[in-house]
Amino acid sequence: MYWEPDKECMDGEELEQLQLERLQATLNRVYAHVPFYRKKFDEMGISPEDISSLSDIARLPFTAKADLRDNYPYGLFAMPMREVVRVHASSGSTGMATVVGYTRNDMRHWSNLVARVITAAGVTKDDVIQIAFGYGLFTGAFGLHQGAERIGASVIPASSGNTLRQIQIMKDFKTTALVGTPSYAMLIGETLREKGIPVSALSLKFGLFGSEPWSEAMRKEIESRLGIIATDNYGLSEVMGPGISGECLERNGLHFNEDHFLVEVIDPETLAPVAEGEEGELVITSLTKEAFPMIRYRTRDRIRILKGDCPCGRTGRRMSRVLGRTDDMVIIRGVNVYPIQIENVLTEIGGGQPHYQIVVDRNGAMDEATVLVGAEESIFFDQMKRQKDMVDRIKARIVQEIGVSVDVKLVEKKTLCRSDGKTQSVIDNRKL
Ligand code: DLL
Repeated sequence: MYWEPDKECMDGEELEQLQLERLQATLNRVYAHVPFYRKKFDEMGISPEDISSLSDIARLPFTAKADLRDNYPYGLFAMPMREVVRVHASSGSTGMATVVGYTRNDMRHWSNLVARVITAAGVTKDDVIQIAFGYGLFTGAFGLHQGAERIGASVIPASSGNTLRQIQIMKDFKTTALVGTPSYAMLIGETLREKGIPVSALSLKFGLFGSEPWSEAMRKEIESRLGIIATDNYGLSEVMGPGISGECLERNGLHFNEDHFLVEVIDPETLAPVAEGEEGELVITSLTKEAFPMIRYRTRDRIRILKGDCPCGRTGRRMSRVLGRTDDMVIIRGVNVYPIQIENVLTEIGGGQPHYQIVVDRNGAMDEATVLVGAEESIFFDQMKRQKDMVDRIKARIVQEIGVSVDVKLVEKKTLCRSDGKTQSVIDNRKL
């Protein structure tokens, strides 16, 4: 089943021609309207007309998350605000948030691309889709919501959290498709088991999961706990949100929506393209976005392009699951967290260079993070009250900063050092 068969099954040459035309239009747009890109292109002595083939893309500069932050909030917008109909932002509060915008056309494309992903995952207008992502600045809930409405399904904007209520809604409203993070699906499955609710009490058939890493083992577990077919879908707010790629029911890789995104895979050290099929960092250029075009955005996600055709008939390239990151970002309970955010909080509270380590575990389906803060030995001889006050202050500021609560423990500085004297900022013990 396809949503836009003429696009999803486009012949290779035709696709390349379309990509090139759209790339040229995008480059003209950013050169004319975004001073940041114009300056970068000028510095490199490139003008949009120099890009006459898709391989010329390698001559263009990369864009990184820091560029978005430096231009906070609207500096990279290519359209005036009167043309912008929606604004979203990535997680992270002060200084870390990156803001993205959409015109009416962008919204139309976005819902169509998510509609493709949803359709490929087996869902139709006859389904009742429960969106268990948090609504808000995050692109996940609204993105999937709009796509689901676009195909004409019945959408339940349940939002995230409150698992028992979530299950009650599923039962009463006869939800057939669940949308959320894979770890939340695990938690729902666990809760069903704990409460002795059989899956036969639900009407679930499909689950569309994304926004954080997961594994084949987790897929099997979710499928058996919830009695569904589970598919993976991928996206990131800087480039659009969900709708960049998604699995079809063959479940052998995530089909890119290549008529809207030009994808490259590079070696994160040398920045040169890796050989087809090798693991590397995904780099994406948007081809149709008006409000917030992105040129060669370094996603920091490690993937592989999969070889061979998919029996489903879609012709675009497919990516593997996300295999890891090329930076130190971790996703805790669906929220993207950068160690620097924790470091900033600790500096603000303690002054000086903090020593810390973030330890992430998974307890059942729940992520649990503990920040170990290296303290001077003197504090351990101090009153308990002073230690507790310190811990409470750090906890409160961290939740404010990253939007996720963590445990905080004071430890002696030396316990955080490896033998080379350095501290590893993140220890991720989760077995996905
Ligand atoms: O998570 C967009 C999204 C929402 C995708 C809902 C799919 C479903 P951000 O909050 O900006 O956007 O986080 C983007 O999350 O760079 C990846 O590291 C990670 N990520 C997203 N999808 C997957 C996935 C949304 N399917 C960051 N598997 C990305 C693994 C994923 N990691």
